[in-house]
Amino acid sequence: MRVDVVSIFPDYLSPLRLSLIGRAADAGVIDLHVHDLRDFTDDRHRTVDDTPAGGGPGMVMRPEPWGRAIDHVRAQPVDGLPRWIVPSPAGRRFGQELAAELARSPWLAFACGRYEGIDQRVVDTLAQQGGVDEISLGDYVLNGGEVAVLAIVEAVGRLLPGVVGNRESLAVESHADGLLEAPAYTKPARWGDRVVPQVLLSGDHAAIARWRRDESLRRTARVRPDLVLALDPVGLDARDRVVLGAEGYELADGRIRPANPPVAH
Ligand code: JEB
Repeated sequence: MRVDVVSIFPDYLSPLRLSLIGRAADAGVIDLHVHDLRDFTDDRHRTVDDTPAGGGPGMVMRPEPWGRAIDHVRAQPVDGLPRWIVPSPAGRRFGQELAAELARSPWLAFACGRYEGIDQRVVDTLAQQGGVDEISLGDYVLNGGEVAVLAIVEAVGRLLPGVVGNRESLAVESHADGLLEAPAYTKPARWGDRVVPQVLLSGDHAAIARWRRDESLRRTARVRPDLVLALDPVGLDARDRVVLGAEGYELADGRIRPANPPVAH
């Protein structure tokens, strides 16, 4: 997979060259190219921002350097067009599903805004030239798109063949089945007065799988009720229903819902 990133802080993307993703880059799985937006300015001060049209606080990124940077990325010797991604607090939420979809793309290109964001005409131009995804990491405010790119490329990169050493570990993780994962333990079996749950030392693989499933369901019910409500009841066995029942959920006409919903007074 080829990845291009345009930013006024190219050094901010250097963590992508380390660790998991760095190994992917070393192995040739990810071909990473970071571009400095200021290289596409045409004034002595390398200006990338200006005051917002209509007034208001802060600054907005001017479209001209972005137009030249986008043309430069498109002119790279790669077949087809990149899939453009613009991190934005106004984008649709990033998640494992989109990560898996992006992992199937041969070429991703990211436009990192700063200040109050990029002039909307840049995004509209990308939309017209083969498409763009405006993506938000979550409902909190960052100072720019770079941290979002680090997160998105890490989430996508580990789904590529040859990035995570243990392919099996991918399938059992959080969100693969819509549940949070069970807690993990390692040696020693006793640490002070805290012990590893006995079942994990039993060697009974069916019992271990069931315990982990129970813990996943309980954890998800307590921490992420939104994920429980989104579960397909067809995927729940009788034991799952007992566990969710104990956490205050019930199955009624093919839907999972909170049992005894609190009444307004
Ligand atoms: C992404 C960005 C800014 C209003 C206020 C501040 C470019 N989940 C997320 N939160 N914030 C961002 C994001 C993502 N993805 C994000 C790009 C930019 C914030 N800002 C600052 C923009 N508009 C500028």
